[in-house]
Amino acid sequence: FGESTTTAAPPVAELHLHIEGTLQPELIFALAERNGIELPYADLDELRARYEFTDLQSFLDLYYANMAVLRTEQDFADMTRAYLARAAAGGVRHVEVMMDPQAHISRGVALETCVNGVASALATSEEEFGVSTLLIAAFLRDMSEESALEVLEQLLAMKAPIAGIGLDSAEVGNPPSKFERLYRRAAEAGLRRIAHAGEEGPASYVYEALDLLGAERIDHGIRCMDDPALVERLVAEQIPLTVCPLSNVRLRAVDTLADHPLPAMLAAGLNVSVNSDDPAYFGGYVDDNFEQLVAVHGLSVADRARLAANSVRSSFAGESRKAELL
Ligand code: ES4
Ligand code: ZN
Repeated sequence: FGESTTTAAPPVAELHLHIEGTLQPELIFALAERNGIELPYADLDELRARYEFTDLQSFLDLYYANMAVLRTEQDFADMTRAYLARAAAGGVRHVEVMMDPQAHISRGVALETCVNGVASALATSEEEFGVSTLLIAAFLRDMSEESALEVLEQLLAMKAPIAGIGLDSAEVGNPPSKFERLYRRAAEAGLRRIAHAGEEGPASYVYEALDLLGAERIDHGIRCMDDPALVERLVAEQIPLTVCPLSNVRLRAVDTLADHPLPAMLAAGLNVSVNSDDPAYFGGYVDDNFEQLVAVHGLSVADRARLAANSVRSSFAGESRKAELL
């Protein structure tokens, strides 16, 4: 028999998700209306026409601009709930949500507003959607380490419900080494540590994230495939790499999905998972990523089971929750 497409998909944990990247064009228009904000687009189609990216920066420009519609706690909560409902429908059972506090503070939104809005939706997620959640504060690597440290201290002072910290935004020219003090402080505070590395940046940034920041998980990491010694180490230590295939295609980190290294990464024994990154911008949620990988690479049922198990095993969920999902 061939593989059935109706085989129940195994439970998946989404480990690489920027909540601001779940803001769909329809919600951008609805929130603009609710907040009396004039958008520079006449209609949805004009906004959608802007989603043709040539690299990470061209995406980031639109991603930051669209955040202007997020003003109130309710806005952040509504965005988060919309993501959780859609992720649950696509088979996600646990999610570790990154948010970018600096992107909101810098445009005059209070830290409490963005944190409490996202956190309030996450708090009821397991009951409402069957999706357990953790929150991760990500810091913008194109801003200073001083800015990141200041925001981290504010998050700690307000006892924000964060499980860890991440590092995102423009990678090239902003190496992990810039944030050693930030990660040392986070470790001291008992926080988990992840970092984007090896998306557009070189394999050397992956080494830096591991050795200088103590990163426990690497977001993207696909450029490790340029460095066989690094692959060997990542395999030996089973360092989780949260890979985002549709994101890599849309930001032209790879030419096409057919050229994506995920199958080679799996074959090499790397601990890879499949994630959506910014699903409203890159053409799909976790289930869409899986579906297109199956269509283009003929990913087997065993491959899909391996990827799902990797995602659960690499999550920061409690052991009992992991056991439920494995
Ligand atoms: C991001 Cl795809 C990607 N890379 C780096 N930083 C980001 N922030 C949101 N999406
Ligand atoms: Zn990302």
